Parts: sequence; C-alpha cells; structure tokens
Amino acid sequence: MPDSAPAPAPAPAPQVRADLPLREVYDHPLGRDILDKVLRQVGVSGRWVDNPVVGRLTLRQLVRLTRGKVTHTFVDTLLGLLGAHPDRPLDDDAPITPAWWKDAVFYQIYPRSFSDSDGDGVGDLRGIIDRLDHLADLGVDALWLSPIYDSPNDDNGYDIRDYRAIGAEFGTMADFDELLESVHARGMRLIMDLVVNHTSDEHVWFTEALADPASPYRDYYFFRPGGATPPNNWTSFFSGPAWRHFDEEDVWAMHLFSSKQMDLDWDHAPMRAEIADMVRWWLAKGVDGFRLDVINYISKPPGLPDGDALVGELMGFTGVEHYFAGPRLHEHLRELRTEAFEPYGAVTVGEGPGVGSQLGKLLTGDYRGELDLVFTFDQLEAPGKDRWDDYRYRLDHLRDHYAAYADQWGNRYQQTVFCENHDNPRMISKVDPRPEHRTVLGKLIATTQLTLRGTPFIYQGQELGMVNQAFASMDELRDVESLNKYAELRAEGRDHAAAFAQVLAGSRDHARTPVQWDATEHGGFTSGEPWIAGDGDHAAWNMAAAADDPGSVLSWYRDLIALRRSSPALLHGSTEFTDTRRGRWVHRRVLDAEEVVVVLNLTDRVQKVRDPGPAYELVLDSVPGPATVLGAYGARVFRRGR
Ligand code: TEU
Repeated sequence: MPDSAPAPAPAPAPQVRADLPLREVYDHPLGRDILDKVLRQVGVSGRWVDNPVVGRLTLRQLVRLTRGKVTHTFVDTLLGLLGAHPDRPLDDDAPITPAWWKDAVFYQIYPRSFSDSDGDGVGDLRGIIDRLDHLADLGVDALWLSPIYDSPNDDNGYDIRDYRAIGAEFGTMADFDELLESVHARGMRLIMDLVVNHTSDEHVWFTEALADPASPYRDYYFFRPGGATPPNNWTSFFSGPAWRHFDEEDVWAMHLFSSKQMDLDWDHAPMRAEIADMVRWWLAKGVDGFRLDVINYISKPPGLPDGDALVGELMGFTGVEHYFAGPRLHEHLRELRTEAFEPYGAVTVGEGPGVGSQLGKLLTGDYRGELDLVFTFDQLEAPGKDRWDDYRYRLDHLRDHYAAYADQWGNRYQQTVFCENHDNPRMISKVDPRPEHRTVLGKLIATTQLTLRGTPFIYQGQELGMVNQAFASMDELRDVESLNKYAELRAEGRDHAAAFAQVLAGSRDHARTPVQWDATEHGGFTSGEPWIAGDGDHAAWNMAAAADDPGSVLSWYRDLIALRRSSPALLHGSTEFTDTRRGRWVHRRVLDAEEVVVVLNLTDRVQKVRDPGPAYELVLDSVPGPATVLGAYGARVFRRGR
C-alpha cells in the first residue's frame, strides 16, 4: 500500500436532528446520498433541495406534509444512519498517491462462461490458462475472477461451501496455482472474489450450527427462534422473505440472497478472525487482492429492526436501510484491512450496492484505511428506472454521472469505471439494440470507460461487442434470480408473456452466455453442451474474426488501452467536461503540456461537432468523415503536447 499524504482532520458532518431543515440533511454526506437516491427513484433532481422553500422543510414537517407516508420511524432510522457515519469526506488538494491499481485496466472473468477445456460444458481454470494470450494482447493489467470455490452453485459460486477449495467443475488447486503463475509470468495480476456476507447453507459452519444449537458456529449466523412468522419483515433480493424456516429444528436463519446463502453475523469476533485467516491464506499463495461481494451489507444493527414500508416500496426491498451502511461497517473494514490485506499490500475493490458518491468516498479515501476502490451502481440505470424496466437507456445519464464524480472526487479518491458485469444486461442493448449500431456503440462505450480518470473494469465479451441474448423461453434461463422473479410475477397474477418480458429486460443471464472465441459450434467455448446457450451469432461475432479486423470493437479496445497506457494525461490528468448539452459529450484530460480531448455523439443522428484545431492530432476515430460532423454514436479522441 502506498503511504498516503498526511490527512488533516476533516470537519465533522452536521449533527442531524428531526427539526433540522432538509438543506442541512443534504449537507451531511450520507444524507446527501440517501436524499439523492430517493429523489432519483421518484424522478426528481437533487437540485430540488436547493429550492429555498423545500430546503427549509424539516424532517418532522415532511412526515406531516406526506400525511405519514414518510413515517416517524423512517426519520428515526435516517437519523440513526447519519449518526453512524459522522465523518465528512476530506476534500483537500493532496497530491495523488501512486498505486499500481490506479493505472491498471482490470478485466472481469466469469469463469463458468469464459472457456471450457474439458468438454463438460462449464468454463474452467485450464480454459482461462489457454486464453491468457488473448488477455495479454488486449493489454489488460489485472484479472478479477468471479468465484471459483467449492460451491453447490445455487447462485453460481456466490454460495461458497469451502473457502479453501476449488470447485470440481473448475479444476484443482494445482490448476489454480498454475493459473496464478501464468498470469504473473505475463506481467498481469489476479484478484479473487471474496464472498463473506454469507456462505452456502452447505458450508460446514452452517451445517454444524444448524444441527447443534450449542455448536460454536451457532453465533456465526443469524439464527432466531422458530414460530409461524419470520423474525422481521426484511425481504430477500431474490424474492420472498429474507428468512428461511428450518422445519425440523424449528428455527429461522437469515438470507439476504437465495435461501441457500446464509448471512454471517459480523458482530461475532471469532467468525471475523476465521475470515481474516482465510484471506491471509489466499494472499500467502500470491493473489494480488480481492473484489469483496456486497461488502457494505456486512454490518446489521442490533435487534434487526423492521424495515420501513416507504423505503421498501421505493427500493423494491424491505429492510435495506438498516444494513446497506450498517453501524459497524467502517470498523469491520478497517479491521480486515489491518489483519489481512495490508500486510500483503493487497488491493481491495468493494462491491457496494446502494452506496452513493459520498459514502463511496468514506469507504475508499486514501487516508481512511478501509477499501481501495468501490463499485457503485447509480450509473447503470436511468433515474427512476430499475433493471427490470424495459426502456432505452440514455447515455446522457452516464455522462452526468461521471461529470458529477469528476467534480466531487478529488485526488484522495479513485473511482471505478464500468458499465457491465455478470449481474447486468449488456450496455449496447440497453442503449440501442439495433444491429446496425452495434459496432459504433461498442466503441463509444469503450471510449467512455478508458478515457476517464479512474480504474476501468471491462467485463468479458465487452471487447467483442456482445449484446443481450434472444432467449426464447424460461427453459433457456439459468439464474436463480431470474427464475425466482418469474415465479414471483406469476404468483402476483401476471400472465406468462408479461412476466417473461420483464424477466428478459433485466436477466443477469444476458451477460452469462459463453464467450464467443471462433466460428465453430458453440463459438469454440466448449466441445460439449454449454451449461447455458448463446443465441448463435458467434459465426459473425467472435474473437478470432475480430482480431483480424482493424475496424472491430476488439481492435478499438486494444488501441484505446495502449493509448491510455502511453498517456499520463489519461491516467492522472485533470478532467473537465466541456460539452454536456443533450446528446453530446466532450471532455478534456490535461496534465502538464499534454491534453486529450474526447468527443462523443450520444445520439443515433449525425451531429455537428467542433474540431479542436490544428494543434491536435486525431488519434482515434470510430466514424471517419469531415472534421465538423460526427456520425451516429461516433467517438473521436484527439491529443496534443506529446
Ligand atoms: O451482487 C449483489 C447485488 O446486489 C446485485 O448486483 C445483485 O445481482 C442483484 O442486483 C440483486 O437484485 C453480488 C454478486 O455480484 C451477485 O452475482 C450475487 O448473486 C450476489 O452478490 C450474492 O452473492
């Protein structure tokens, strides 16, 4: 870990009381995140709070004005939350502390769908080893592997049965060691997925805890006395209550995700010590860091109070306000860092669903001793929409999101830049699914990701311009979330067509079909039957063909990554958005004498653009043509001073 610049003591955030005006709640870092999120959900801009009349309203008045829709309990919960995160992120002008992961381009591998070496239809570690040259050619610096541990695969490995064993379908520990060595031999780094909010119900800790109430593992989880109703009203992200009743033992146990993913109780110190020990065990093997699954959910408040109905309605899940930034979150992260990550200089990327810009800063500031990077998700959906809505995503939202971060995140913070992962549909399809725009859109998205300040994470297949799949029936879907969602919608009375359409809009399976390597059967992914089928456009869209085509999305990624690597301005320069009119996106990156200008057309129409002038060299152009116009979804990158 680099030593960070000495940090002056940040001013504490205002103390928040029920009679405080909204404007001052907004002034509190977490208050701002929460109000922004709630307002975005109802389709209103954060500037609403700047309205003097609105800004003067107190929380208490809000309860009255909404006729109790905003409840006193909600206000109490909000006050509790703000009190638990009293720090204000530092915004001094410290220099950037150097770190390899700030200059790196990461690439996420979803091993199950990447490359299958033994014909069982499931991607594996040897399959990854076989494809490392592709990744080295692309120019990426580090790989993140989604879980490869032993697991019953209720949630494709995010339900871990044994943290120190490799899943049989992925290979052996010897394969893993060889993979790690091969990655390092190519000058790349490897980070693992760390899933420690929950374990599988088949993990020995859980099976023993369930079988024997006196087991030392009983306190590793949230067991509560049985009976007819769950201990609280929290709901699971994968439908239904967040509690599973074990009939034989007549006890309840908590699961925020599937009913086979049991939440760990992080208030229990012996459990935390075992996790730290396991993390050190992997680091001693030589892995370079971790992506921490839903890490902001690990701290649950004592007493597990009921969730607020209004928040449940707005967010679609009941109870989240109690644990998305729980009372001991910062403390637990600091402990794990000191106990495990820091001694090995490991990088940590926290997955933070629900984390906003300000909490993101508190989790990652270089003086905070918590995480290095965080994935926040506000950029992935338009305001007021969620993943299950079928709509055209406007890239103006992506621009505004990054423009706000450019303003708010100074040198002490490094953002992640991504628009796809294994949990989301493909970005090209969200923006404009018409095939004629596929290539330019793939290049445009790449350009946004690789020319901003921050650490880019490319998801497998993005470099090929992969798009959503034309799944024809529920039989073709595999994901537990999609299957549960469909059942839930049908139970609510939706007919098949409507339920299927909604599931298709948001299904995580769009991103989980096999990577298309060549034009042979199953795209060269497997010699057997793939565990999930793609819809067959691999004959035209595959890595082998793209590698030979200078006009392909793949070639564009390679060129951009090389450009980024050679450009101090792109890596560390300042960022200024100079055109944010509807449908337009121009930003400049400047460091010393070097300047990079990025001009994007966010629309499907030809647009007039300004040529930055003769001093600039045009280094990348996705739609070559006259300097004063840019074709649909076009991207141009100019550079001067080098
Ligand atoms: O995802 C957590 C998460 O909140 C979401 O992205 C999730 O996929 C979905 O939106 C819930 O509605 C992480 C992993 O990335 C995901 O694959 C796992 O299923 C989940 O945690 C549980 O481990």
